Amino acid sequence: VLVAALFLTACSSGGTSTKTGSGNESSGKGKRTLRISMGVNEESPSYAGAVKFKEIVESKTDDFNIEIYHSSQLADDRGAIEMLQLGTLEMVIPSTSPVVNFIPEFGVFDLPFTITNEETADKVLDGPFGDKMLGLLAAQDLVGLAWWENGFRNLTNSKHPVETVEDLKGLKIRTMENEIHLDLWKSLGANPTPMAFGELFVSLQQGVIDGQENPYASIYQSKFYEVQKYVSDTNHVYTPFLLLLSKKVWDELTPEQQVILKEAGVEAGKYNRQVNREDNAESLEKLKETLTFSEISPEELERFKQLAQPTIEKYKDKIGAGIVDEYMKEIAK
Ligand code: TF8
Repeated sequence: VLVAALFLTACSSGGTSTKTGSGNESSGKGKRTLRISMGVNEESPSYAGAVKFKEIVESKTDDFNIEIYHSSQLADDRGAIEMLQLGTLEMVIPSTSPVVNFIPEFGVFDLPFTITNEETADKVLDGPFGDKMLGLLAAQDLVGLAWWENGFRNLTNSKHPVETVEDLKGLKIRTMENEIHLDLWKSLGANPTPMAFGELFVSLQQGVIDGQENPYASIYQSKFYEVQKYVSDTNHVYTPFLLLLSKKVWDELTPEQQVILKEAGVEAGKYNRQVNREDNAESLEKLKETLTFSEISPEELERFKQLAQPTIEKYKDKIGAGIVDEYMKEIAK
């Protein structure tokens, strides 16, 4: 399946395969620089995955010079995606959530309490559904090389323990730049504000917002525990990471180069997921040393899910009823 999908993409990119030198190459033999942008820092599983990607690619070809830029140094998720569309940046590892601003179908991954365990995540992303979603990126001048992982998102805040829906009342929570997340937190009674990840630490520190939600590894590695007091295992959504490449860049590569990047992206993604899962488990234990940890009881979680249901209904048509049904079927398989 992978090889077939690859060749389809390679063919659809047009007749540029015989090109010998292009873009930022100064001569036919020059290396093309691929900069990878990410919002998280150098301790993150994304960074580890990017290093692995660089190693794999550089072990197979001398054609590329891969540079990794962490901590939103080049851009935040949304800005980086726009740069890829213009061809002014080559690669980014964003959450799917900001991609929804460009491709509504990616909103399936924002639907709360749908993917609830790693096994399901792998099944949905590594099967035909995942391939289909990656295929939608081309229309927005993006090439999806692979699914990487951020993990299940959990809530932290500086005010009080969150164990019930009522505890969320009025809490100022930062969300990703995505209207489904905004609506979810509103329907749960919180007071959400969208914000780029790069501004999050300072906003928590200054008390502009009370809380945020991210996977444990990200919470720990970004040192949010320094500016938060409580963490709850809400596990409300699994928004994957994507390894994206600018289609403008992709179209200038040879089919051989495309295959190398695609395969390296998938392989490095496996490594990234493994590191991420280890980091998430370890990070929760470390977070418990400084934060008060609350479990949401199964009964209470049902209330969260019921209150979230209208958000799912509301966005079904906007995302595309067909794709939502496909996604739900894939999860139920
Ligand atoms: C968020 C996301 C981010 C990523 C990336 C680092 O909360 O979870 O961590 O999309 O930019 O914004």
